Amino acid sequence: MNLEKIMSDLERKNPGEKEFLQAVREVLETIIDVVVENPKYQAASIIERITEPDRVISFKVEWVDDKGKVHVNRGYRVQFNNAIGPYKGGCRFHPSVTLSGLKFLGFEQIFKNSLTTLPMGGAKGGSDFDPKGKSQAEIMRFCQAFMSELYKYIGPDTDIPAGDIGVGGREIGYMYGMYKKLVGEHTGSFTGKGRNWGGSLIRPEATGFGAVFFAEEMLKTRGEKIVGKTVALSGFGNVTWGAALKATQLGAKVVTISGPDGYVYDPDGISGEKIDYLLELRASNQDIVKPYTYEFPNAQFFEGKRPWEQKVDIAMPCAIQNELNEEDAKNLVKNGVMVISEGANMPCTPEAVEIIQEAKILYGPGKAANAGGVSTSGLEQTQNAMKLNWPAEEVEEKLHQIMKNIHEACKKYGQEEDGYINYVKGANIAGFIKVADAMIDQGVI
Ligand code: NDP
Ligand code: 2IT
Repeated sequence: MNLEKIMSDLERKNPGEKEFLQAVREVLETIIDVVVENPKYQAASIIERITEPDRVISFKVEWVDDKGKVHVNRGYRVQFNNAIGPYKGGCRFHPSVTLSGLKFLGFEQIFKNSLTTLPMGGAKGGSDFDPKGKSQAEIMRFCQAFMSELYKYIGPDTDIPAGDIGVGGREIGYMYGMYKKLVGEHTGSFTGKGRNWGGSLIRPEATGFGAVFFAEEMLKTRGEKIVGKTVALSGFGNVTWGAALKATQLGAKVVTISGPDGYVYDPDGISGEKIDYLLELRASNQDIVKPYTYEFPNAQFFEGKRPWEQKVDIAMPCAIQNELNEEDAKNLVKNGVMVISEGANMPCTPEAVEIIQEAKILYGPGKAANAGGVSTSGLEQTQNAMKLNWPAEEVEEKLHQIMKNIHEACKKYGQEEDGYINYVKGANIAGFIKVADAMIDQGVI
């Protein structure tokens, strides 16, 4: 079994799909020994099968803006693997969306969903539509147009979309409304729904909460606690918000947030009313980060920079892929960072990961650390199926336990001879075995 040969075959099959190939290489590097040691995986060609999506749906989305101009975007759904449950994964609306990006996210989702212990397969969808600067009515029309095609391919036992970058409660509402109208059913075929129409309490906060719980578990392996630690967060979206809330609740101090144009450093900590203020700015569709410094003058805005140059105990990239590079990793290590817990999917470049792991820093990759979001989506599906709602405390307790279980699984498969826990290896192997075994059980189909 030769990794370079597998990768060159994949490069030929998926030309130019840089992000997808990056994600596949990272997984294959860490699971190859398991495949070599278990001939059943090679005999069933699991590597070849698991790296090929079951189905890629690509469609045209036509919509009309407020001035009457007609626009065309491209919509996608990548249904990657449903060996352990119906396809499940978010939708991303962002101008950077490409098929390669969604294949990378769908591929990662297979292993992440497997780690959650819940029965969910891997998928991802989205569009190159840019929600920035669009009116409420334009967002609604786009979501409806997107759903007028996607509805044919999803359903509560088939494929259950959710949010991601550019897709929050509002967009899910518009998509779900259209879905419901087209299929004539009020079924749980989306997660991240509004609380009074089938959504789960804690789902909006869940990804950030989970990533903080995961950081806490990692710290415990070194006899450390989260209370009193300083935290750098990037972005200020769905995930960052939840992470800021939970880190603050647990007694840590969040000192940064960021946007594509720079970051804010607040030495007094970003908590309480400051988080509420940011939410208000975000809801008003404004440039969210910089105005923070007008409202809270002790804070400083660093234009064109990333938060990773600050000295902190915990770094949590929560914005977008490849947002923390080699130089950033060197800075964090030099400044004595203890933990890196990824709220985003693949935010650290491979070069950054190498530096972080060489320095034996506790490093939780996205597919483990940010699995709290999709886990709570799974809990939302369960509540929908049972036709009841659990209180927030119950959902949070279940989420917390799932994050602890994921941490244990990573430890089981990732602990190295010197005691260092390689969470990348642990997450990939634990996630892989379950899906690969299910594929073998179900035969060649
Ligand atoms: P949002 O759209 O809510 O937030 C993204 C945030 O990142 C925004 O504040 C955005 O700023 C900012 N941002 C975008 N590009 C950059 C950049 N280059 N540098 C710094 N900041 C940037 O998305 P989510 O919070 O939902 O998703 C964030 C990440 O978490 C993604 O990787 C996603 O895949 C992952 N994730 C999300 C889950 C969820 O439940 N939502 C679950 C698991 C993972 P602006 O708005 O100004 O562009
Ligand atoms: O990357 C992710 O795990 C998500 N965007 C959440 C997926 C989901 O189905 O809740």
